[in-house]
Amino acid sequence: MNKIGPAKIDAKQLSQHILDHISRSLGIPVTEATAKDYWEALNLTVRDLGLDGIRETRQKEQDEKARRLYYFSLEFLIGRLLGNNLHNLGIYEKAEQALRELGVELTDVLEQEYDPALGNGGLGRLAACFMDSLTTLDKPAIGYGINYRFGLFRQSFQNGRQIEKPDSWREDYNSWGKCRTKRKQLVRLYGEVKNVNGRAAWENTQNLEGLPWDLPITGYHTDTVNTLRLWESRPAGSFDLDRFDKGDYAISRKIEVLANNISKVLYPNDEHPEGKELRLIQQYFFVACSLADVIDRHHRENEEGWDNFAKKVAIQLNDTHPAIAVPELMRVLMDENDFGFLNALELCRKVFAYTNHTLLPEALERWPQSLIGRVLPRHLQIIHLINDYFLNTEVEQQWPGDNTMKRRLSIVEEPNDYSSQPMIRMAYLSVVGSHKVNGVAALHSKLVQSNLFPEFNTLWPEKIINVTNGVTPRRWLAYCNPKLAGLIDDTIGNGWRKDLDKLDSLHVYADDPKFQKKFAAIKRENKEVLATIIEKECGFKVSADAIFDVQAKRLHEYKRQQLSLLHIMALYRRLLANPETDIPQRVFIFCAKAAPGYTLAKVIIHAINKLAERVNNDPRINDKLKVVFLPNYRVSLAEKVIPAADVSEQISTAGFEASGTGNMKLALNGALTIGTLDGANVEIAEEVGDDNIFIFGLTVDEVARLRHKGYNPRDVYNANEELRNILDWLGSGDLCPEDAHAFKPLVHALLDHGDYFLTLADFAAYSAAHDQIIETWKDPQLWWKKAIINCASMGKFSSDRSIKDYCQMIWNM
Ligand code: 26W
Repeated sequence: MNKIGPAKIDAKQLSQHILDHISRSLGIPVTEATAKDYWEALNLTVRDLGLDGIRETRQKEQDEKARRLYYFSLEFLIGRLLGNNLHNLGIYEKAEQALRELGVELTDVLEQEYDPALGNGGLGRLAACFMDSLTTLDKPAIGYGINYRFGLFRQSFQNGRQIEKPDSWREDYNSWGKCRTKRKQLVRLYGEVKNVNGRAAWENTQNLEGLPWDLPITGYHTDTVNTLRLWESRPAGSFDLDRFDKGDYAISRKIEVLANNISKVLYPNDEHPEGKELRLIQQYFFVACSLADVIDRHHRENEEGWDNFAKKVAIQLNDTHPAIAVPELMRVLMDENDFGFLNALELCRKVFAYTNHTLLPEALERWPQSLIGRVLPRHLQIIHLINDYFLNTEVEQQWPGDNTMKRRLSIVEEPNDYSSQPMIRMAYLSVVGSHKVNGVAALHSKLVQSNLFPEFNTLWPEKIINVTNGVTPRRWLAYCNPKLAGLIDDTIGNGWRKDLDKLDSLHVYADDPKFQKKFAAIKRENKEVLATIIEKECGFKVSADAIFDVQAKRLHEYKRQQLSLLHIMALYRRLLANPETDIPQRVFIFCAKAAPGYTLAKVIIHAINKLAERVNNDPRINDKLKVVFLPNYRVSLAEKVIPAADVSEQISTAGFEASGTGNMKLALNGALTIGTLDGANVEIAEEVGDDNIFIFGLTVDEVARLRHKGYNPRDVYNANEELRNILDWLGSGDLCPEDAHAFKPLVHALLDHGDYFLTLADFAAYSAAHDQIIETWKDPQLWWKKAIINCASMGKFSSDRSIKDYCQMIWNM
């Protein structure tokens, strides 16, 4: 196929490419092509344009000898690509025309795309927003991850309970990425370390290979195209002849099975690391492939070799999941390239930086020393070398003779009440091996400094910094809310797509009745669209006149969907007590997947679904209240839910949500936030002003004080009659007669097991904040003014700003 850049391609050429792909790549007659086939053909066309773009970008970077950023992440929650790519390349309208000439509608074709669910939630989506911003800002970058065959499970409900099914999204997919066999990598596991002529030799390993799949990442209206390189594992082919020659067939079979499994599934546990051998191997597999790839590329592009490696290479570790990269690079440097220990450590520290995404102690990854020793014996040795140097030189210098401090800061945690064997603290390894550590919102970073790594912060006062998260305005406004984007274009021009601060000039329209009317009308249209989806998915109608109150995120006790549950139960009871009260209609919309092993989270889903069943079918409340739980939350659903939201629920226990990014997307689309002073909510409140957000509940300091004083949820229960009635009702089995005990574990967690997340403590304040929402809604002019101010104030939360912060403060590019 002839190479024609996206700028020059016309509709006619596009349709020719589509037809060519249908007959040649898919091998079917055009007359038999379905919408899905058209999608494949168009996607292949766009992929080709993207691959051309990658080659040109590479050439340019090579000429300019630029420093490049490598983003190591086990998750990239990229969402559907085709529509976004068409917009970015500026050929959406041409594609529309091309397809129309073939008698096909682009919108129908775009709906055929599977949603690549290669992530759990916030952390994975952030990585995707960052790839978009890096490219749009013309920063040389490669994302490295795993090409999972099964993404995050598909969620459905059966009698209100969550059911998980495998997400085999890649099946029958012909145009996913481009496999670059030439760049495959060998990965070694197990074996033992021998001393050969004074040098460590890792021998008798079991080998497999990593195959890279490249996805072009287009930026908005730029020629730059970056790469997302995702590794697939498979048995070592040509690499492994050695083993076969020896006739060691039994071992080969075992490693073959393993090789076929490593890149098979995304672990669905957010926050709770499971300590499974396969997970460790996944981490090492993608790190080893990626580092080898970075090193190969560096030597291809730089005659100076290792001398300018640190100048050209910046690697960001997305949480501790890729932390094994630190000992892996050390190994390559020391064992394969004659580096001494100190030089190797110095180089590592120049190259690596680490982002922390959570404070939850149970979420911090710790691997049994024995497991690492078995799977990666050389790496365990190196971890000990690093630890010895760190404790005996660096910690010793700061706190001479202080063994308590050494024990506290050791990368190797000694056996204790919680574990009977030594554990490797991956977060400490990441801190020691990096030059910068960052939290993801101002409050969170402060807590990382003061609560999570206080000693490190004393030792290295400049190391721990903040980079507040952001979201890409291309996907999360321009693409998902084209009508609002159009209104903004007509009002202030379209520069905001590349410079979100420009939204600021919308402030002057906040009071303008004409603008308000248009803004409100668009929200209403988006709500109609969502109402149709709700009817299709859940089988009942909701009115677009109602307040659409949205809580969309992973299900977690700390995120407190259970607080909403209790509040809706209260509203329902209030309505039953006073059916005539004149209050606006409300629809509470939940989207949330629970980790399959997180029992209590699943109980909460079940309870919300059962409450929904009761409320939605009760004629006494006159449709004043509806509860919707949309199944299978994913990027493409978020793109429909977020533009339709009036209210954004961000109600985590203060100190627990590192940042949140849904909060930013919802406010950007004109929803008003009800939230605690947690994560990025604090900064959102600063930007929109206290009058334009509904802040409630205990602050971080108040949470600490309450815990210190001794919090007893029973006291709240005894003092609040309404709450008492609700909890008794929830525990009574009335909502779920077929399994009367179903919600007891939730009631117990709240009343008998200390209510760790302070749900009851914040209940009254939450309910009062909702009353304020209702008061505001009753004054439409006031409501839309606030909604417009929210949208206009989101400039700071563009991921472009985040990436510029990283470039300046961490990557030096
Ligand atoms: C398997 C162990 C594990 C542990 C932690 C898996 C995944 C995690 C992540 C840290 C969870 C996560 O997604 N954190 C979220 O990261 C977002 C992006 O920074 C933040 O906005 C969210 O507040 C944070 O919960």
